[in-house]
Amino acid sequence: MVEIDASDIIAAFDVDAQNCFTPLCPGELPVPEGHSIVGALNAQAELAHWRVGSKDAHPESAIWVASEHCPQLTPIKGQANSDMYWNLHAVPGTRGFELLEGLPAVMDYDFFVWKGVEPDLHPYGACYHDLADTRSTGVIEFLRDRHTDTVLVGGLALDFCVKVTVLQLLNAGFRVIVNLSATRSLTEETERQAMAAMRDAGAEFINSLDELVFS
Ligand code: VGL
Repeated sequence: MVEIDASDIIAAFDVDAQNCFTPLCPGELPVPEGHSIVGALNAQAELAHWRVGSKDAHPESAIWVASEHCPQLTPIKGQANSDMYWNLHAVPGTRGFELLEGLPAVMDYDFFVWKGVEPDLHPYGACYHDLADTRSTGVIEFLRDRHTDTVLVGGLALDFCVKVTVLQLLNAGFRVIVNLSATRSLTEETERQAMAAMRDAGAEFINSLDELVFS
């Protein structure tokens, strides 16, 4: 059970809940069962005062796009803001870019982040545009301005963009609760590493919203 003070201000964060991270887009970055988190994301938002979200929005000309010579997950050297090659994903105008069916329209969120728009930027976390966490996307400032205490986080994928977003929110001083029913991982191994990193940094975890107790 995870206790929350009934007077706390809660935000729900939908990180990169896009088709490109589901089996609907097998050529992009399909996360097993990635499409099954919609109900859990909508349910956590019902408990929250604010709902914020993010999307990857990548150009076809991105420098980190994997190819025959540079397969996915190969490290990229000499680039400050792209650390490895990935399959092209989340190109605006394609199905992969769209939010999962059943989520609100982007403009119905209280705050929304588009990230990785420049060809040399491939950030993971939704709070900064760069890998050194110096160029804010504004979401931390939005949450602070609205007196947020606790952020409930879900989205895709747990072992990459959700993990980094959780670490950034903890670093900014928020209480962070990862809703495991509202997220899925790309691989089991990176999931184990991500869970350990988030736990060590102070994240809390729930398997379902039933584990939250308001007191
Ligand atoms: C992601 C790997 C590469 C994610 C994005 O959203 O978790 N993972 N790009």
